[in-house]
Amino acid sequence: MSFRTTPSVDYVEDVSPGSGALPPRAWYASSDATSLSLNGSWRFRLSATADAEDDSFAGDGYDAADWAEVTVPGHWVLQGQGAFGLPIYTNHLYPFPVDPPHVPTENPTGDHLRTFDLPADWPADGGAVLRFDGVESCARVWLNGTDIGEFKGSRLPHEFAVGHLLKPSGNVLAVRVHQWSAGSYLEDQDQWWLPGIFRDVTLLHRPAGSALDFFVHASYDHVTGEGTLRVDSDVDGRVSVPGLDIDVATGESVTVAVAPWSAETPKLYDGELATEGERVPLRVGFRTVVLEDGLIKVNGRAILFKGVNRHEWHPEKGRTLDLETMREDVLLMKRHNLNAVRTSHYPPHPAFLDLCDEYGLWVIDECDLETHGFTEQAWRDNPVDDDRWTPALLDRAARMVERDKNHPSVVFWSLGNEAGTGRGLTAMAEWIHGRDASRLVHYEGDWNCRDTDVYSRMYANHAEVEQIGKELDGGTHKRRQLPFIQCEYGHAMGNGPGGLADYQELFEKYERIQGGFIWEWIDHGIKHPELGYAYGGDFGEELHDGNFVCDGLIFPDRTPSPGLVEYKKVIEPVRIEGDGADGTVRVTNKYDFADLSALAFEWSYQVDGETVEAGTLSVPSLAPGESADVKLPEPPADRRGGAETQWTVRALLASDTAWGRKDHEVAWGQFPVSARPAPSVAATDRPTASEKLIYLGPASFDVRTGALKTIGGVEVTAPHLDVWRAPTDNDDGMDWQTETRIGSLWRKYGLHRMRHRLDGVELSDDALTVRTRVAPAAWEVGLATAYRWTSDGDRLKLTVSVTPEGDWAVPLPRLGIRFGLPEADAVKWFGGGPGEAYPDSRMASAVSRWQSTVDNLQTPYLRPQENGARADVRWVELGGLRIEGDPEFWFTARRWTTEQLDAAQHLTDLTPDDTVWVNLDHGQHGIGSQSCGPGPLPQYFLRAEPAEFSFVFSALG
Ligand code: IPT
Repeated sequence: MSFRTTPSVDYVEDVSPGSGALPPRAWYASSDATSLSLNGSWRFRLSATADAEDDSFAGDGYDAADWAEVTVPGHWVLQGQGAFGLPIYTNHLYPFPVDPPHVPTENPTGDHLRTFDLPADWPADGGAVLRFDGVESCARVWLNGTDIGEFKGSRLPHEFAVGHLLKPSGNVLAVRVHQWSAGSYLEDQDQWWLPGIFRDVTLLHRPAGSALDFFVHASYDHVTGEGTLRVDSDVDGRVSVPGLDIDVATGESVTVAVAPWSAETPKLYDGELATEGERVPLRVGFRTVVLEDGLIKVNGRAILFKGVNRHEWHPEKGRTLDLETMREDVLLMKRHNLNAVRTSHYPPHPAFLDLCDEYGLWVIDECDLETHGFTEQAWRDNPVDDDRWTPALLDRAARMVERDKNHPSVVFWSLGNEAGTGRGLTAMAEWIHGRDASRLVHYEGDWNCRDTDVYSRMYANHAEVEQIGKELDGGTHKRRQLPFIQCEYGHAMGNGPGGLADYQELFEKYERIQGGFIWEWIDHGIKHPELGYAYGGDFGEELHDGNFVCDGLIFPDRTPSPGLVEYKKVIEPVRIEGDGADGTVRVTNKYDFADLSALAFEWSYQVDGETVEAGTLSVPSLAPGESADVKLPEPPADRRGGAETQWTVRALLASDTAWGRKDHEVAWGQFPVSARPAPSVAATDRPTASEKLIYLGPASFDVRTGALKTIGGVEVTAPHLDVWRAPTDNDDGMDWQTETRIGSLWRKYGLHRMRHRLDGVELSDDALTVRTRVAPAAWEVGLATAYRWTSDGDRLKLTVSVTPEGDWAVPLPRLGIRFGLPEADAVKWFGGGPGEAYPDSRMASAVSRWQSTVDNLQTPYLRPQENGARADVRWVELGGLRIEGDPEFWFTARRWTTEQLDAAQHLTDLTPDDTVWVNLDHGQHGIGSQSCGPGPLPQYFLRAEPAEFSFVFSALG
């Protein structure tokens, strides 16, 4: 005999999208129909399984006074300080056994309950709709005791008709949310698993005769300069656009002269759809997206995506974002020259798309679909190739397209991410193409491009991108006709990515390549009381992928990381190149649509990094693609003979815009006029030895070891050759790249445990020379290293000569010297800045005089690693010393050793010791993108080769 004591929860494991919800439709905020936000504090009860509790809590008069409370919208695991369970981070592994559509019995289930009264002015007539904008991963809903349905599709809206159930007061809304459901198999994105009602809950009044669904078709004919508007509406009405004198019936087309919408010129016309019962505001952007001549064209022109992948993220609220946070993302993107967003890997909160329309960003709107974990079983049982799941896939496609179809910013629909291939995807693409012929379809997972309008890849290396650009990549006949984008590249995990400038060169060189999207926008670190920011594993997950979830261009608090600053420079819309010798500057407009009239140009002239004169530069308002050579003024009379001089030309916003203030810097270029004279120190002083010390100029050395002890009054921990850096995430690479992961090769060859053998301390008439061999245990390789010290009595010069010995199979992490200073705080330098730079991420480094502090030189990557190097440094002053380089050097200073940096897992593991450690490097190895993509290009390798470099030390004042 079998019997059941608990309610049926069969829907949790049902592959269907759900039942009871209204058909999907456009998302809009009505001008006049009332609505009631149900956001706020809700009663909350967490159960360990889907069926632990019956549904009596949904009924009238249930007393939930002893329940906890959560804030809606929100994720329960980010509330309650651990009392409601904890976040889990996995990249692609399902955190439960793969047995679709089944989920574990242990299925955290959150019962949410709130009561509400209708506002006094809530109209008595008409209906009402209850809208959920996002619930992870499956919900069942009751209103006033009536079961109104259940749904899946976490980042998609679901609406229910509830007018007949409402009472003026004491309405009881009960929502049961299950963390795991059949839908979880479709939501295996690389991110935290965060259950909850994480987007808004709203009750919408629906007056009789209100608008239901409508589709704004607003195209632009670049030949005639006219736009054509037609609004198809389920409910007849009138469409007006006062700015264009348009007043037509729904369904009727009207063609008038308009200014088109583009990401660069986001012209929106305010309008209105008026049905008998409702007025709906419209923001119409006219643009036409086509695939023509094998290119993605908007308004007749091929566009170049300078994009980023954006997950929704807030360090305390997870994927619950408020409007101001969304706006901050858009403003940061615009201010850093980005022009495109892929909404990886699900449709964002709809308000984000409003912002993209308003400020101007091209959008690839991606469906909430990823089944990546099936790759572990060779894609066997993949839901996207199993007809039983196709209704769920089509439901997801429709919910995305219907919700977002009225946004001019959306130019591509993306079927999802990393879901393999299959009939379900084809069905989605066919449905989308049929429903909306005005946009293109994207999906990366099928390199044959069966269902897509663009050949899209992720992390292809430079050489392959070049082959694709040259159309030598082969592939199916269909693929060969298509343009190419990198929907993900430049993996911004930790320090990096490197190599962006080299990609951009290819993107600009080959017409077929229409740009790319950096992976990704923001580090998904979770604010944590002890660790600062937590990442995978910090909540004791049994499976996790560590800090792979922290791979953004901005830190969790939205501070730009050096990667974003670099990207801004790489994709700048104006190229400024110059020839210092003949005093001209070549300005090229790299926008796709805009001329340069929004920009003002400024020149300045630097002597030894200090600006001695500046002025405005008049540059013609070039059309896209045009260049002009502009004469610079006569260089100011050189006030210091023999100095290094250069021009800097900058392009600034000429006046305030929606996203940036007047004088916001958009682009810049620098070009030298006269080169820097190398520092010279005559070797006139003679080293003398006492019982314990050797004296030379301002310095003293240990007589036995030749180790430097003091310079002037400054005691130093002696400089030694240093080749080690705390491997970056991009050095470490991912385990699928076993062969080439440089971080593990470095450790294998012992570059983190080099030993220094003293071979001789030699005093001559004009120099102290210390000979050493620097080498790791167990290997034959070594670096014969001589330190030659000379002085003119005042200044001290060190020349380091390095000769590799043995068969060096690996490049070096860095090559230079490390020494310690007892104290240092303020730092001044002449060289690259203001931020860090590495050989393949140095475009944003501008040569000037800079100042900072030792603490502010650090870049706070969530997992500590090499950071903070300043490039091209001519001289630096810190801790009572001035150090000049011949040639220029990489400068780094920190309050802990490289070894401590390497050992740390979180920033909170780093505590200052009583020495400031300074690295002066002749070379650094490139950074690359191997935390998911290719390593550095060969030209950025730091090979073990004979090298000689010098530093001149003097004590300050
Ligand atoms: C790719 C994913 O699409 C993205 O979600 C993220 O996981 C990224 O990698 C790495 O951070 S998939 C990868 C196997 C190329």
